[in-house]
Amino acid sequence: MVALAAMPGCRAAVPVVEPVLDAWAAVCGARRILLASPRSLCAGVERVIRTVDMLLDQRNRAGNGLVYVRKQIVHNAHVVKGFEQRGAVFVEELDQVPDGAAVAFSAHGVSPAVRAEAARRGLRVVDATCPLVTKVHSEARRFAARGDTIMLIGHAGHEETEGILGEAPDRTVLVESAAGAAVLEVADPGRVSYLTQTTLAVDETTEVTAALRRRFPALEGPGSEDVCYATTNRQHAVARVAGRWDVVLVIGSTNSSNSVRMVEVARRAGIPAHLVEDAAAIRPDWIGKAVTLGLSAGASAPPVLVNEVIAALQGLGPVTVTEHTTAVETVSFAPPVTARPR
Ligand code: 0JX
Ligand code: SF4
Repeated sequence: MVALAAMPGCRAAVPVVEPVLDAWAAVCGARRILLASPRSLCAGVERVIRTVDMLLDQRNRAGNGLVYVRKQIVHNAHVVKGFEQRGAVFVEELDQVPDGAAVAFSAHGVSPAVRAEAARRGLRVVDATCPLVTKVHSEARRFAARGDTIMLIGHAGHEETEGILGEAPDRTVLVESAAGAAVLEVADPGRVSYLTQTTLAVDETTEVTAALRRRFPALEGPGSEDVCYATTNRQHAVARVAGRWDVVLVIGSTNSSNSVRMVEVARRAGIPAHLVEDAAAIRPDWIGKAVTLGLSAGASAPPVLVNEVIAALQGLGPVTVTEHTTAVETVSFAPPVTARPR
């Protein structure tokens, strides 16, 4: 979008882009942007970004060695690409990491089997798992140790659920919906507990938990809710202002669970909502004649992407930007000690 707007004369020179330019011309006009706050990076993502920064700095000072990262460090294409350009090597599994090398684990956590493999291979592990994900792992071990069947509410195939499932694979069942909860069978309905992925929709998770409680009255839960403060705050911020927007854009990658959930929250509130990787992904038909445009960003989407979207929208006409703050976040996590220079 920015590129086209910044190409004077391109209409005459390149007729093929005429329909595109016409589509953008049709949505030019004055707008209000209402920024939902909190938005963008959470404490866990800030920590993981600092961690990989530290490792790359050390590598540069030493002038040798590679920094490996298992899986996407966070589910954001721009963050991953930025680190790749600085020399980080992203791998899917540890068998792609040479013996003895340094490897960072992503914010989403890993199963004990992955830790064991790293130890066996003599890898220098820098575990950037968010402490709030680590909390869920600890709960899984505690519930499993006392003989419970653990019902893990989460999405199949997501790295966080894979890691938590790995704590007690024989004792854990994945529950993805209230419908799934209603028909679940377990060996001993008197010894059951639940845990949740940290980046689920707050309202849906409440529904699934209620369905589990109806089916298993003895159900026990974690000491405090597992859906984390950042996920909760970003969804609440979107929900609270959704009624004042004509359309909502949430910046985030398609594999970012918390970002996708923010879009769903807005849609459930009856507002057209779209997930956008960045400014270039915005489509004119999404904006249309919308006068008040909501803007937010998932916990793994850097704030610079928000600024770029605002700048792109300013290319369509005069824009006023207002913040709507529903919570103030003060959480921060120190980088893992293993990330410090040795
Ligand atoms: O897909 P998720 O929302 O779990 O991860 P993402 O987008 O990387 O967000 C930050 C990391 C969250 C871990 O809980
Ligand atoms: Fe941690 Fe929550 Fe951020 Fe995930 S979304 S990294 S659990 S703070």
